[in-house]
Amino acid sequence: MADRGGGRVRGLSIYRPIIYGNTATILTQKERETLASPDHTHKWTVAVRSAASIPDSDQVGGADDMAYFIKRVTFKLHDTYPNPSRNVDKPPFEVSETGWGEFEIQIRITFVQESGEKSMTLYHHLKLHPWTATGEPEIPPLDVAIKSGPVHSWQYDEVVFSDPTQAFLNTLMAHPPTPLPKVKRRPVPFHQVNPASLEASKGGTPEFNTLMEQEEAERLLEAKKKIAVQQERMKNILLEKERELERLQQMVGEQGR
Ligand code: SLL
Repeated sequence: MADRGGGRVRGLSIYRPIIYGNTATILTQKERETLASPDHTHKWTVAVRSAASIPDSDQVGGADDMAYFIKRVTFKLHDTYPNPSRNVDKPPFEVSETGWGEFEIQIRITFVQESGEKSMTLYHHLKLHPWTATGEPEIPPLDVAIKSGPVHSWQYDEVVFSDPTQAFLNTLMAHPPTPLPKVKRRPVPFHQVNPASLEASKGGTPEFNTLMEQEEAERLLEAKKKIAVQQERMKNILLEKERELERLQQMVGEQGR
């Protein structure tokens, strides 16, 4: 019988680069007065997007429409929001709100039916206040915050599909992702990578490029190495404990005799 796409292609992995995170802007006094909740200080957008950006756009990521593999994104907001669980069933996969506080957002990505994939859950800490050189949280005065422009907090990730169904693989291959730019075209406010670049990045819209992809790969490799060292250490501790146990058992045995 012909394969109608239900079978899985074993041993093959295919991925799609995504970003998730948020952009936040402080509200002016005037904007605050027009809001239903006068205690809100920021407007923000949390989103899941393709990693590549549209050239000359001031949006982070989002060059590709990901509806061919993503069916739904559920953003679980803080309980202080009405209907905190927000389902978004078509692009753009994002939620915009106003508020006063930072909190953890759970992001669940459900893939299209034909993929046969389980959903994937990500966590993002909604960031409202500007990055500081020390990493310590600091809430700047209103005028300073307005001048420093929107705050960006985005994470690059790769959705990996292992042993995809033939049908899904066909769909994926029909939609190759826009390659990331090789070089920096925009300032990248990535404080974690280089705090010294903080000053230069003010007001810039970040863009993901292959350098960051490389850095992510290097971070993963480093983490793997650390785990290997830790495993080795744990193994040695375990061996030592087993020897000790044996010694003690022997002692107990000798005393019992
Ligand atoms: C904090 N743990 O205390 C956090 C909670 C919650 C923020 C922040 C909701 C606004 C509304 C809003 O901004 N919640 O719907 O009124 O900082």
